[in-house]
Order: sequence, then structure tokens, then C-alpha cells
Amino acid sequence: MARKIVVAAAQLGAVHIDTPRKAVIDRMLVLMKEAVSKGAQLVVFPETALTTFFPRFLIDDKEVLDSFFEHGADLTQSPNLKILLDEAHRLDVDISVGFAERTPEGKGFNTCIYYSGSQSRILSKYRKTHVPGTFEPFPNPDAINQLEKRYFEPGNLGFKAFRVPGLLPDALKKETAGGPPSRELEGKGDPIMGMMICNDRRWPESWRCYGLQGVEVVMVGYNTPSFSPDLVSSLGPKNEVDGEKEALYHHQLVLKANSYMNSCFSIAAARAGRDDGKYPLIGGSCIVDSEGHIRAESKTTDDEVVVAEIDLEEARQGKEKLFDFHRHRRIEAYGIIPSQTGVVEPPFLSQKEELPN
Ligand code: CDT
Repeated sequence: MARKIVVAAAQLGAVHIDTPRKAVIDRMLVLMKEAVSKGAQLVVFPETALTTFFPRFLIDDKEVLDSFFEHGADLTQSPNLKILLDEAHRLDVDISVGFAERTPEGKGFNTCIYYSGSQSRILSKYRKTHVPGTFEPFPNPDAINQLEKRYFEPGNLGFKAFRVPGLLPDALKKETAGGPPSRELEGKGDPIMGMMICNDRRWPESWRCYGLQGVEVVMVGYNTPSFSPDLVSSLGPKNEVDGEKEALYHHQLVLKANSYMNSCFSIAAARAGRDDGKYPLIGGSCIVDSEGHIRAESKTTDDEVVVAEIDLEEARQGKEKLFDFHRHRRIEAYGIIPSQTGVVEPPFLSQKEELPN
């Protein structure tokens, strides 16, 4: 039976360091409304959507730095987020939105939440796990910086998939299923979703953690520089134009491959365009299906809504055949993955040792 939902990526164009939050939020409200007018039931916004991507800048003044964060234990009461959440409730649409979070204990996280418009509550919160870049700026004043390790701690919430009520009228519920989730009932309940943030999408571990919970839709907000020779391979492009092509290539590569290998859809929302950073941020907001094909993608690096209808039933193909984890995974061979972080090469061979055949 088809399980169709309409989803959207709401791409934001350039946001400058002195752009007031209010102006960005107004743009997000326009995008939300447009997505809903196109039938979207879920709208995904970018990473740190409410401000410029401030980790590109060295900000030493604590008060100035704090002004880029949302504060408080109850994020529904953050005055900035509240405007978006209230509108999502009014429009009866779900949203996923990224922002910088300052906890009451003073910790900084790169966070996103999933808010259900119909339920009028936050269903899930995620904090970016793979925090890229450096703590100290590079000594070379022309270098491209990404000071996320200075401003954010690694997320401490793990990759926790969650079910989303209200999107599929015929979804099995606890009461109607007649028992707990089982092999026969997989893919029949409310949609299973997971969130990750920007750099997380480049790590297969993020996806597999969700894949093992039967994820059907992964949402990713991102700020990806078009050219960052100090941070990525120096074998690559030598200029901004080629850099943008390469950055888009890698962005699509990881979305397509990981959506395919985990038999899930993914929705990726960029903040794009040329802000005050040295180079622009890529666009490439897109919706990818569970066979690794792009269903819809942005055509600009401005504010733009990308919408697609997706049938979650299609993801059953991968989940029940080639990537049926129950039948084909071999956990006895994967021990090194949870037990080791960095690379440990095999010992050097001795001159006298025979080469293994
Ligand atoms: N925001 C974010 O995580 N950006 C990183 C940049 C990596 S270093 C160029 C990304 O993975 O796109």
C-alpha cells in the first residue's frame, strides 16, 4: 500500500553577519507558506538557519558570540523559534529547523529540532555529532576558517530515530497493530525519521545508526563552502568555480550513496550564496530517493523551495532485498567500528618476511 507524503527543502540564500534575525525569520515564513501552498506536509530548513553561518568568523566578544545562539531550557519559548513554531502550527505543517543552542549550563551545540504543527510540540531534538573545522583560526590571514570546534561541543544525543504522527492517515498505531513492532509489521506505522546536520552527512556511521532503526526519511540542513582549500583535500580544484562543482559533487555523492545503502529518502536544505565569507556557500538543496536518485533539486543559490511527493513504501524494496539488514549484515566482522576511532595501520613487514600470498 502506498505511503505518500509531500516534503520540502527550504533553501535560504545569503544571510550576512549583520542581517537581523527578524529579517531571516520573515524570509523563512515566506518559504514555509510557499511550501505549504505546494502541498508540503514537512519543511526542512538549513543548519543555523536564523543567522549567518557565524563559525566562519572569529568572534572573541562573549556577548556578541552569545547573540548568535538561542537560549533556554524550553526551546519552544525562544522568542525567535517561537515565531516559526507558531506559524507551523497555524499552517498545520511540520518543520525541521537548525540553530545554535546555548544551554542553561552555558554549553554550545549546533542543534536542530523537529516540530509537529498538528501536535503543536517538538517531537525530537538533535545535536550535531561530527563538529568539523578547528578550535584556533589558521595563522594565515587569508585561510578559510571553520571554527565550529571553538563554538560547539560534539552533540550528546546520539542518532535517535523517531516516529512522526499526523502525516499518514492509515499508519498502524500501537492500538491497531495488535502488538509491538515486528518483522511483518515493518514499514506500516507512522513514518520513521532522523535528523543530521551538515558534516554528519559525510559519515556513514550517522546513516547506519538511523538505518538500523528503520529510518525512512533523513533530514539534513547544511552550510557548505564552495571552496575551502585549507579544510579539504588540496588535490582538488584550485579555484572557486571548480571548487563549487566539486563541493556539489561530494554533497550529492554522500546523499545518494547513503540513502541507497540505508534504503531511505533524504531531504537536504542549504543555506547558500555569497555572504560575508571569503567564498560562497553551495546550493544543491535536494530530495533523494531510496535508490539514490535525486527527485527534486534547487536551481538557484537564493531563497527557494524544493518540493517532492515521496512514497515511503518504495523504501521497502531496499530494506527487504539487497539491504535487508536482518539477513545480510555480519556484525561479527564489524567489531573494529565501535572499538576504534582513528586509523591503526597493520605493522610494517620485515625485509625477511615472506609476502603473504
Ligand atoms: N557546516 C558544516 O559542517 N560544513 C562542513 C564543512 C566541512 S569543511 C569544508 C561540511 O561538511 O560541509
